[in-house]
Amino acid sequence: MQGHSDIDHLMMARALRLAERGAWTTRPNPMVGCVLAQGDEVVGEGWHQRPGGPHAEVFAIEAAGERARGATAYVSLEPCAHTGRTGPCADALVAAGVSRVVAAMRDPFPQVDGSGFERLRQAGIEVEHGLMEAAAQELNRGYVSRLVRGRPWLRVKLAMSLDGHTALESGESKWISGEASRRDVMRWRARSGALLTGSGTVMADDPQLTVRLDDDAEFAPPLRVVLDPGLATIARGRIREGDAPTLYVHAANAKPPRELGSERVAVPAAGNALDLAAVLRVLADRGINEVQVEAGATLAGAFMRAGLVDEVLLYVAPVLLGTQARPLFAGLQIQDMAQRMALRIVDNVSVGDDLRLRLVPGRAMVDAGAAG
Ligand code: AOF
Ligand code: ZN
Repeated sequence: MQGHSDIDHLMMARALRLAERGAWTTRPNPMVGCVLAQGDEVVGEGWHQRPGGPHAEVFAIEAAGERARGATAYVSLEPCAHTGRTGPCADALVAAGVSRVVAAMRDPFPQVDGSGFERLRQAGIEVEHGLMEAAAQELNRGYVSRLVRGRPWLRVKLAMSLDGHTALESGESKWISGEASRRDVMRWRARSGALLTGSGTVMADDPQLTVRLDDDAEFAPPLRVVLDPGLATIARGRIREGDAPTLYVHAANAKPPRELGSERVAVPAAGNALDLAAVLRVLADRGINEVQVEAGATLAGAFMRAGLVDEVLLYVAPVLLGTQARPLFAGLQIQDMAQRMALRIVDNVSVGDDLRLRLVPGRAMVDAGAAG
């Protein structure tokens, strides 16, 4: 970005890496990192670790002590101006005597949203924002999505064979991807506020949908969500076991059993199909930033058709499942080439013997054709 030195970039990159350390614990709050520097020397740093705990700036100011005076503060998010569970960071930076604040992005939180910058400027502090903004937006895509669009960021995790299948005709899908991929999935689960599946998957695979890590890293257990229009699976499955709460989402006419043991919520439905946008609104209202869908082709296809998929996490295993097997997304009505759906590969890495692709859906090809 124009106007910023190499040191500025290095320091902001460091702040972003610090922010990421909170990925498994800060929810529903954003991940935020802060570096205080005198020239090219770091004098203090910190990151937001958990909701209710001190913000990134507070840790950095504490670490810097007197050396915060005259320093530049690099923050991955606009310093807050509101008194929430902690006092305003903008005031803390002013009191610490910081002379310049460089932020990667504005905080869309309604009580902040530019007022943090304003407060700093009024105190005579030089304020810049927009440095490495794309990386900052990407890091907090869930938080931004919830606040700006009123729905969580939706990631669909799928594992497929080389010939594009996710299960045998029988529904059997254990295991297409290798062990390393399944371990990798756990890390993506850990940063998700909710793990969502359908009653079909509960019936067929009996998933636990919990985070199991190799080490004892700290994480906040994601909410488990089962889309079950008729509440057919409410009394069954491993999804009710473990420490994480489970939420059943159903149609209004479902008959809940008397003894429930789990929370449930009704959303509008057309026949057996729940209103998926309404499901996401319910989750956003609960402070869920990122939802990871782990279900079969039917539910994955329904989210795709509804245009609600933000990201596809796709593990490709070097195996063949044959012609009768199930597709990646069911029910996409594509008759001719002009209707094909385009996705963009964001990154691709090897995980064990598998390949992991992260993709974002693009515009339908037919629109792109019409536009150009
Ligand atoms: C900052 N630095 O490190 C963080 C900020 O729950 P509270 O009271 O801590 O407030 C959460 C809000 O504070 C959150 O929505 C966001 O606007 C801001 N988070 N701000 O200056 C930080 N974590
Ligand atoms: Zn703050």
